[in-house]
Amino acid sequence: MKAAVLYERRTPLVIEDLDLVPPGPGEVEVRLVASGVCHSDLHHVQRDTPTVLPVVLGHEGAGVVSAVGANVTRVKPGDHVIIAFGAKCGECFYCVRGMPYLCTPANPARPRLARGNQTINQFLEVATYAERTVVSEKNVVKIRDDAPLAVCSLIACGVTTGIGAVINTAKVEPGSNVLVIGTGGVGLNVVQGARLAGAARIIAVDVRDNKLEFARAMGATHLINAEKEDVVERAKALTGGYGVDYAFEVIGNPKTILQAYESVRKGGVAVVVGVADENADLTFKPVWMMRQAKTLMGCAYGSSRPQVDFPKLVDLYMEGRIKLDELVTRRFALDEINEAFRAMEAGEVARGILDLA
Ligand code: PAD
Ligand code: ZN
Repeated sequence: MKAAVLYERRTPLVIEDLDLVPPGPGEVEVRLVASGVCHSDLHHVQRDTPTVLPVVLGHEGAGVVSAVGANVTRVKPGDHVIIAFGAKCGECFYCVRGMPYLCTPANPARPRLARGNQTINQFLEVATYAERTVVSEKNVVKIRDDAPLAVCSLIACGVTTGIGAVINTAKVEPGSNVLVIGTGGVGLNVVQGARLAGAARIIAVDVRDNKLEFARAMGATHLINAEKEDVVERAKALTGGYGVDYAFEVIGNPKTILQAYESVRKGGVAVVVGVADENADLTFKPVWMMRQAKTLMGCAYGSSRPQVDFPKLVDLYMEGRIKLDELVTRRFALDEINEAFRAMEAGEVARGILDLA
C-alpha cells in the first residue's frame, strides 16, 4: 500500500509502497478515505523533534474499517470511523482520570509498517498519509454512516482541538470576549467554537487578509491584521480598554503567546494551542501573574475525549451547527502531499485534505 514517508528532516516526503502488518489482537485495519493536512505534521519535517525517522506522517484521518484482529469489540468491518491520534491506552494514570489527550501508555505500540527489512514508524501511532493503516481499536471512533467521511476527517484533529480548546479547556462562558491569534486550520475552529459557546466579540488575528476572511465566515465579529495593526492595543480598544476575557494562541510562536497573555484583562485566561519549537523560550514578568491574576494555560488535543466528542461533533455538523465544508479549500491526491504542505505554508488554504480512497 502507498504511503508518504519522511526519511530526512527538511526534505520532501517520498511516496513508497510499504508493507502493513495484518491487524493483531485488539487492532483494526482502516482503509483511509481522507486525511487533513495539519501544521503539526509539517513541524516534524521542518524542525528537530523527538519523532523518530523514518516515519509516515498524518494524524487527521477517517475511513472505513477493512479488517479486525482477535478480541476486537468496538468496531467491525464496514464501520465508518474517525481515527484519534496518540496513544489511547485507557488504563494509564491520565486515561483513568478522563484525560486521554495526555495518555502515557505502559508499553509502546508494536511496529506495523515496513519497507523490506526497514521498520517505518507511524506518526502518533496512526500514520494517515497512507491508503491504509493498522491502529489499536482504542484509536478508532465509530461514527454515523450518513456523515460524509472526507470532511469528517478534520474532526480527528483541527476541529476537535479548536472547538475543544474553547469548550473543554477554557470553558468559555456565553457573552465572553474572545481573541484568536492565528486563524489557520485549527484557529478557524477556535473561532467557530467561540461562536458555539455564545461569545459576544470574537476577534480574529492573522497576518493574511484571506485568512481573516475565512475567520469572518466562521463567525469572527472583528478582524485584526497583525502586520498592519497593534494586536494588544486593538484588542483592548475593542473591549472598553480592559482586554479580552479569553485569548487563544494558535500558531506556536513565543511572540504571539505573549501577545495573547497581554491581550487578556485582569483575571482573564490565555490558552496556548500552537506547538512551539522544542528549543523556543518565553520570558515575561511573573509579577503580572499576581497583580493581574491572569491564567496562562496549555491545551493538548482540545482536552478532548474522542470516544465522547467525535460523535457529538459529527452530530453538530449534520445539524448545521458547525461548519466543515467551508474549511476544506483545496483537495489533493496522496502524491501531492508536498504541494499541500507548500500551500499551507503559503497561507493559500484554510485546510487542505488528501483524498485517499
Ligand atoms: P496553519 O498554518 O493552518 O495556521 C497558522 C496561521 O497562523 C496561519 O493562518 C498564519 O497566517 C497565521 N500566522 C502566522 N504567524 C502569525 C503572526 N505572527 N500573527 C498572526 N497570525 C500568524 O496551522 P494549523 O492551524 O494547522 O496549526 C496551528 C498551530 O496549532 C500549529 O503550531 C500546530 O502544530 C498547532 C496544533 N496544536 C494542537 C494541539 O493539540 N494543541 C493540535 C493541532 C495543531
Ligand atoms: Zn493536527
